[in-house]
Amino acid sequence: MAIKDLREWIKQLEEQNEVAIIKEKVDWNLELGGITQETFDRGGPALLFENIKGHENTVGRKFFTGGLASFSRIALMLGLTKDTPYRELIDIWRERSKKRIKPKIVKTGPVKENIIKGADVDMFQFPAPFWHKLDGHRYIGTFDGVVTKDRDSDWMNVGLYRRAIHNKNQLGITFVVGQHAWLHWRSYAKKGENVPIAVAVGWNPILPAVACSHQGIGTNEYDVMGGLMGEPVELVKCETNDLLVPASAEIVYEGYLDTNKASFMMEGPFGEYTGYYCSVPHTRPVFNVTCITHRSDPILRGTLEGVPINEDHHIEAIGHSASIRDLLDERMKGVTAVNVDPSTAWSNVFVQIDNSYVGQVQQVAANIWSSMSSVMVGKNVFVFDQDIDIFDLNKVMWAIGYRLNPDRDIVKFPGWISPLDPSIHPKDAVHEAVKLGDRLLFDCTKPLDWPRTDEWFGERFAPLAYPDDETMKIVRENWKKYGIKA
Ligand SMILES: Cc1cc2nc3c(=O)[nH]c(=O)nc-3n(C[C@H](O)[C@H](O)[C@H](O)COP(=O)(O)O)c2cc1C
Ligand SMILES: [Mn+2]
Repeated sequence: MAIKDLREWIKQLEEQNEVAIIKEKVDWNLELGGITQETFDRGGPALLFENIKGHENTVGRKFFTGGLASFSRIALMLGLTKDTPYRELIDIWRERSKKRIKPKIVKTGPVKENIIKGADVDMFQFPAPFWHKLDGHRYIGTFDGVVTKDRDSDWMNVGLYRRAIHNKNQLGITFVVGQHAWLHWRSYAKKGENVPIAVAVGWNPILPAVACSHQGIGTNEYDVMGGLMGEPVELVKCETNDLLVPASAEIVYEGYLDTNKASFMMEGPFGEYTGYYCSVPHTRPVFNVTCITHRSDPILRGTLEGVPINEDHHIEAIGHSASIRDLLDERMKGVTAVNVDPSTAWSNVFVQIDNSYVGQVQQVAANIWSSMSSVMVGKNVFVFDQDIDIFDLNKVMWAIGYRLNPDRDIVKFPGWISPLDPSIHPKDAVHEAVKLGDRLLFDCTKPLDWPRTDEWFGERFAPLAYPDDETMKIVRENWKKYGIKA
């Protein structure tokens, strides 16, 4: 049985000693962000804040974060044992997310327990954190699902795009050029119409996990969530538009984006996933909130972005590794593993191949860089032979150290890179949301076309200095006899 809502998920985490319930009074202003960073840095538990300063008597009193900030908790979300390794999580994610299950539409659900409309809408009723000192706003939306629909087709999308609180009923929203909500935005903007929008907060953690993963254009993320859960997502219709949201979410807020640029408001700065303040504050679209529905005593869900490795880096590493692997398998032969490593917030991608033809390495990079995902993922592509475990950073660094000849093996390719990349100065950006920069391919494979040589015992590449197989077989067979405890 899939996790039915956020409360059940928190209960499961409690049973597994994976959540701290904080009764001490905590300030939403910086302190909550500091505590979250410390638990991420210490590899600590998820956090449920139950006593937030100034929110003792508001509609929303509680805040939950960090549920997916470790691979063991991501394994629990997928119904697996806590020790399931990262690389297996990627394979399981790939397999299940392809078995799509259409959602089930139901008449009502717990999220409709309370309905607030019109002038009663007040987003300050929820304990949105002011995460980092240089942030421009309290951010109410950092780990949930933003629902939009294409104006001219049935394509409904669930993505994750941050939201700042401007005032009681207006939020700032930011989507990078090319995001699916941006495509939907354009379909309405061309006609001068408002964009219907809804946000679902706090449900099965698969909601933010899939919302922040890259699915193809036209894919409804609810089908993917169904696949990953093994059962359909139960959805209810919004009160003020036709968008669909999980029936047992904690909070849903609905409304519209005004596509008229004169309505935009200044948004930012915001501490970003790259680990820097990089996007400049700018006028951005405004989300006018017309209705809130929520469960009684609702729990707000969010996460702290910033210096890796935080919660977003853990979960997106899985989604991105899965989607880049699928993309490469579709387009070429011989890829044996992909690790969009969380340590560099997806800038560096490690690919392992069965290096069997000259040009294969270049195809890996060309295929990744031709995809829409590469705006944020895979600025640098590293390709390795099969004897390098790309999930072991020590082996990765060893291969970079000794299989790479810069003149021959590093290739520079110009193109569109993340607007949040601080290696390009804002003065050199094409526009506040678009940057052109260089990408790099690091060919860390042994050259296939080198001549065999006597100096290398008749091999094309220097043989490994590691005890030979026969010796190691004997040693391992006799290991217990030596009395060495290891
Ligand atoms: C915590 C978090 C915050 C994010 N904030 C934004 C954001 O503000 N704008 C944006 O365009 N993408 C943001 N992303 C990345 C998108 O969620 C991701 O690219 C996703 O694929 C978007 O959905 P789509 O592919 O359906 O457009 C964020 C991801 C995470 C995990
Ligand atoms: Mn999408």
